[in-house]
Amino acid sequence: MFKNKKLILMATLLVFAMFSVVGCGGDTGEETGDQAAQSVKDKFDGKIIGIDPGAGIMKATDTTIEEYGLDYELVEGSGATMTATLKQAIDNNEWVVVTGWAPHWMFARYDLKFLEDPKGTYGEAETINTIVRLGLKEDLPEVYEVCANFAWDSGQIGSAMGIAEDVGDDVLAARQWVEKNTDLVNSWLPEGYDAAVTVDSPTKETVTLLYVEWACARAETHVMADVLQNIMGYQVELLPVSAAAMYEGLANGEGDAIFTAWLPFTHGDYMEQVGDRVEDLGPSYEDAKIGLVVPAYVEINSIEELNN
Ligand code: PBE
Repeated sequence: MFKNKKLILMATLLVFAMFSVVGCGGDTGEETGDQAAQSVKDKFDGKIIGIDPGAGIMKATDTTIEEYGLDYELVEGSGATMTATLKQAIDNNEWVVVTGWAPHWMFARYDLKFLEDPKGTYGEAETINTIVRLGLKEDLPEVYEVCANFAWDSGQIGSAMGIAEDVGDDVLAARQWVEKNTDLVNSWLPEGYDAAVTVDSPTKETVTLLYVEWACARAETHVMADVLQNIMGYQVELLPVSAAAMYEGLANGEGDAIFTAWLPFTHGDYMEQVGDRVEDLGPSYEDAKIGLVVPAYVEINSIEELNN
């Protein structure tokens, strides 16, 4: 009796196993051109993971979807939701495509690649510029000077972003970074200041810095806020806003400086709107880049292949 039951069970399992093998084989056999094309999109769940709608990279991605004829949804979010989605996909070894940019700490933390962009819808390499309000030079000459001198390379901004990501507090991270980089900071400071010497409490005029909560902008702005406040003694007001409000606020004189103008491409439209009401102090960083970014294990290399 017992033996019989065991036999029936084994036979049933065998039949199931045979069916599932046949089933799988059938599926693979039928996976011709069309279905394989579906599968790239399916692997990405038909989604491109975006950030805040005002970012230049979102507009460039709309153009990209149109120019390459991509049947994908661009998901809005923020820099933080984008990196969270990226992390989750990597933890699960799944395909994911995000709107990404360099400089960004994600390239140090994960093995990633930009998808090639043969149509050039994400522009060429560009610079990150510092822009100030009209009249800053006359009103606060030292502030103007340190803003004009501010410049760093990919290792330096990369370490500032990395500390912020590890510490989880932009203000503390900027203080730590400045303490470790006094030679570079001294090269930005006006006469009479020393990056190794901090003030007890800032008593000079208030300087208002506008920024958007993109990882790179947070690092740029908090490092400059730290320099202005703790080394130069200015009171600093930090205002995180949308990209549009950042440019409008600067043009209206509600803010004194921004450190995250990506030019000539990513913020070209914004600069066209406010260009004659602000002063461009030039690059703090060369070789910035935007595009679509995937984990290195994703088996496509070009935006065109999203359609395959
Ligand atoms: N970013 C980071 C911004 C500029 C700085 C690439 C996300 C943008 O797309 O507007």
